[in-house]
Amino acid sequence: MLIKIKKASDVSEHQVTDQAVYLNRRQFMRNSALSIAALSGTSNVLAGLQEGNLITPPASLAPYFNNIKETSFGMGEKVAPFDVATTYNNFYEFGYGKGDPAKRAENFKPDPWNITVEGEADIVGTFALEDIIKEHQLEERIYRLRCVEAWSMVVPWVGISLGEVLKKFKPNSKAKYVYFETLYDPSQFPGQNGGNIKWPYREGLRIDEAMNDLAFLSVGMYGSVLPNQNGAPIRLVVPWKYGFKSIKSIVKIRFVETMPETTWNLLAPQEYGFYANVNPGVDHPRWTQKQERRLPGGLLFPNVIDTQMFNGYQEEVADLYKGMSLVKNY
Ligand SMILES: Nc1nc2c(c(=O)[nH]1)N[C@H]1C(S)=C(S)[C@@H](COP(=O)(O)O)O[C@H]1N2
Ligand SMILES: [Mo]
Repeated sequence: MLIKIKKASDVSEHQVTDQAVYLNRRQFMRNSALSIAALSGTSNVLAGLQEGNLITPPASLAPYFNNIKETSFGMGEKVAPFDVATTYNNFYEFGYGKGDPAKRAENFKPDPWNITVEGEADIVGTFALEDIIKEHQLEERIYRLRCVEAWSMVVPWVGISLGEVLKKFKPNSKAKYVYFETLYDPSQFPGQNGGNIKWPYREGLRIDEAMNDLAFLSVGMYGSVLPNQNGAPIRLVVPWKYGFKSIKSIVKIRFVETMPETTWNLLAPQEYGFYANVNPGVDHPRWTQKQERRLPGGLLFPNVIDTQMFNGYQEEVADLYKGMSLVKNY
């Protein structure tokens, strides 16, 4: 028998909802859309799911989505309804409004998709998305996502450990950081035709952060592929850092020796650091980071909760920052 030892990042009793409901839903997402329609309305977790929400994986990826490994990450966590996670988004390539990505991403083409790997590694080149996935079993991880704007939600991601993917390219000893870039294509991303952002969107991690077990390359959510507005077909998920580190629609991975440029740090370095670890002890210059609005919630029930250090993942990641000032390195 597998004995699970409770970690501090596991949720406490009062946050636990009916995990069976979610597991149930997960089961029939893999069966038929019809059964989803039949069951919707039986619980608030199911409420957001309708037949039309289901996206079928492209044929090249379908076999991987038929065999998703369940994990204990986020067990018992109250997952956001699908419609919340897919209509309240930040994806400035599609506009600045929270509803813009869902409205404007419909015709985005995530398939076929290539990723170029370059820099300080033995194996470099351009790879089809399927080449990145194959030899790995997709797994599901339920993680909290905490945006720097002080809202958060819980999302059941599907993907692969980032470190396991990166190791395949055999980074060399000069690979101190890893840099990521979003697709640059103003014909598909209307937001890239202007604004203050130096496109494409760019992000980065220190190599030991990237190799931490929690760092995740997501290719799906809620049991299927990523909706376009959530960063199809492949995005980063770094749950102990503010959401802006979790770069969407990645086309480039570069191993580098020095700290790379990152989008929000370029825009406002006094407000957004390279590290961007969730930290209730370091306020944003214009608002507090001590609390957050856990979605869903509304004006009457804003559902405000305390923000936790490293978003509650301190046990897994605190060692990465031993001896470092997290006030200076915000
Ligand atoms: N390319 C790109 N990636 C991005 C963003 C963006 O605007 N462009 N927004 C970031 C921010 S601020 C957050 S909070 C998360 C939101 O992810 P979600 O819309 O899937 O919840 O994506 C991040 N990744
Ligand atoms: Mo964000």
